[in-house]
Amino acid sequence: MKRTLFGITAAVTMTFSFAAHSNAAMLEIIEPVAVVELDYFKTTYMFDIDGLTYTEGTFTEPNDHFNLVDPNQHQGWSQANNGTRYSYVDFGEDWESIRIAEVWSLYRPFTANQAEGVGLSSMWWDDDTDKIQDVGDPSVTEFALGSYDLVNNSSGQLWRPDVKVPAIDAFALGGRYLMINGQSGFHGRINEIAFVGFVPEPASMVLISLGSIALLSRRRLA
Ligand SMILES: [Ca+2]
Ligand SMILES: [Ca+2]
Ligand SMILES: [Ca+2]
Repeated sequence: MKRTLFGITAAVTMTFSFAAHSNAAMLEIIEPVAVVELDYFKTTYMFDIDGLTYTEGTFTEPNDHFNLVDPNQHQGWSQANNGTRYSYVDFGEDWESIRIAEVWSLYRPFTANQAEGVGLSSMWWDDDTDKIQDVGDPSVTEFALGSYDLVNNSSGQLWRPDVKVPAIDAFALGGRYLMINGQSGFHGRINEIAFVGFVPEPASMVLISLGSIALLSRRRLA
């Protein structure tokens, strides 16, 4: 089941609806509330595939975990190799209940020599978006975006994992905002990012559910 709880309008960029799901046992796409571009670090197309879903299981082709690739390929990230540029991903006010088990990057078509390059690791978790990593704001150590070692040409788009841990090792976010700093040498060929993990029922929804049960109980007693 998928419910749209709310959407938040960000200053610079696209908005997303936050999806909460009742079945916390299944790995699923974690949809951020928003991704915001600062200083023209263009990341607008990180989360623009409508209806993207993830399926657990063993597949020989990693793309098969996902129902879709981006119909609009070659979008890339402009200015992503400029260390003075920033962007951030907002995981919403319920960020503390999210657990990430996998992070995937979707690569647009490439030739082998274009495949060379480094992933983007200059990221940190923050509780504000002032582009400064404050004391106590943890660096992201679990994954680097676009870090898969690609060696062969590809005429199609490829979903490849940047991190993949067992469900029991799924990790919490270090803050509401994932701050992304441009990085020299970053290839910028990511066409989409997918965070996969668990989104427990928000406390507010649990209270509403409990309230409904209490109401039903009273009616039955009456
Ligand atoms: Ca995209
Ligand atoms: Ca901070
Ligand atoms: Ca800060």
